[in-house]
Amino acid sequence: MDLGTLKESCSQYSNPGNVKLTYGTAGFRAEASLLPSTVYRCGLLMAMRALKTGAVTGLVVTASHNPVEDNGVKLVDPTGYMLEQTWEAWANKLAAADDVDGTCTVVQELFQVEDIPYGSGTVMLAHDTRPSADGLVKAAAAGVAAMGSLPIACGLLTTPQLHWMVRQCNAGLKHKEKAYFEALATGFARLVSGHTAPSEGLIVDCANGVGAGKLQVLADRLAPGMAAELRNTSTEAGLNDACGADFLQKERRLPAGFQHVPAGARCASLDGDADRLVYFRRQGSGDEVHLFDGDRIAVLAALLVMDLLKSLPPAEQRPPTVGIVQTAYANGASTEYIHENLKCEVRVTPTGVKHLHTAAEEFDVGVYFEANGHGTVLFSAALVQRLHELGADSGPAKALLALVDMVNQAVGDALSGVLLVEAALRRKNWGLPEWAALYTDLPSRQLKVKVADRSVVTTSDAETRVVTPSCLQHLIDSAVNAAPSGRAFVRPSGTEDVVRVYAEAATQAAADDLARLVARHVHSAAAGVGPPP
Ligand code: G16
Repeated sequence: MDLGTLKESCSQYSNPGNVKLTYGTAGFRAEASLLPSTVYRCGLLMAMRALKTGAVTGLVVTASHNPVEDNGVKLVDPTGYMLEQTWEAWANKLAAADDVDGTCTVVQELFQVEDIPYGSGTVMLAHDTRPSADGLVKAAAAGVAAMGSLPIACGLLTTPQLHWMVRQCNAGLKHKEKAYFEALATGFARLVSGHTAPSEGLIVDCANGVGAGKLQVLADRLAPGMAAELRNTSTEAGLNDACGADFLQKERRLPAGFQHVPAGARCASLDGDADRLVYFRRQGSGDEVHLFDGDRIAVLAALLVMDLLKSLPPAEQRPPTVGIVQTAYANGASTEYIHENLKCEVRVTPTGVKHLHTAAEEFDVGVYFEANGHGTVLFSAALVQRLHELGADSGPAKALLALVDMVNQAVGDALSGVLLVEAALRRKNWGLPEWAALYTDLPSRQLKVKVADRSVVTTSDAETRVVTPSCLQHLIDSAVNAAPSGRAFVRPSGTEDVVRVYAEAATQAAADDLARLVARHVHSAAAGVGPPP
């Protein structure tokens, strides 16, 4: 690293000063014009992370489910997972440095404390369809270059594609986009071979995001093996606007462009950077939907895996462990179904795939999904090795190996998620009715409350209890106790400037009332902005 070059480059990306951005649930996110200096510094950071680990790192410019005027960065570690959590503090320190000298001081401190060798690393960069992407990718590349490292522009990609590419690249495997499509498509073809395709195709809401073009490539690659009709495919307008997985999960109504979809048709929805997936079907003649959320996808994935594991020859040592990881947002009915019927272990972590992913790694097969549709299925190296040993003679082992190839092992991926759901349904010869019949969701409601400073709300116990403001948990407890089979919690969002409220109860009206009452308590205890909910 040349300090003179760094200073010169840094001076082009001064900190706006009046805003303090912090690393949230999945990186930094804000209105796009506030971001250049933060994204530049993330470029510096990921170059240093590459030097520290001696491997390629990644950075995606995206704000995922947020509105189009926002943008952000997701940071990819050499494993393909999200940035190692101990480095989030460095990301915050760099983002907060207020001038050129301050930034250089943090860089030097980081080199020293983390004992980073000098040299040149490589950082792969990608972006979604937001109009602000170009300038921010340039800022990230400038940060990488200022460290004497190499930025590789990978262009327009879904977030999970870049995670996958970084993971493959560091494992010395084929890692170009073509190889990604090849892995997913051939995995799917192997998995569904001999099983009849459903007579009705899948209709996909692509949120007007990057997933549209990528899913089209995948569908073409799979034709005629999988029929998919894509809607909300603009890359010019309407990103996440009344459409997309987040809209479906929060609003529970038909997305834009689906008004004439037949009741019961099999539909799916991606989010803006295609790392979340939910399924849905129209219910009745209005715009109401029946949602098949991340919890239900997790249950279906676990059923598929457990069926296959049961058919393997008995293990000489211990049988493979299967666990499901959820957050407090998981519908209580899904958790009960897992305990009672699947009889596998359930872990609960705070929100954020970085937390779920770590917990899922503790099992031979770790199925993790947030209710919002973000998740994947991880397979341990030991199990994969055993499957390879069994492979040639065992149909179930071959099917499991096809799953390992098809399901993104780096991070939740809506494209590989679609294939996972389609393959699981096809192998069981199920449609949405059979999948829906596994259990009935408890009525629930999610709301968000705008507050002056969301950091005044802090939580414990995997975000199920409020620590501050100190009066708030008592108020929530009273509201919950008064609601039939009530459950509720609140937490500050790590991606939007809001406090989120979740409530569950015996009836929809009771869940709605409970959510509204808790939201009002948040509004009064945490300096809500605007009128109370
Ligand atoms: C990100 C994270 C998810 C998280 C979501 C919402 O998703 O990757 O793990 O569930 O934010 O987080 P919060 O409730 O803190 O706003 P995405 O798809 O927006 O990148």
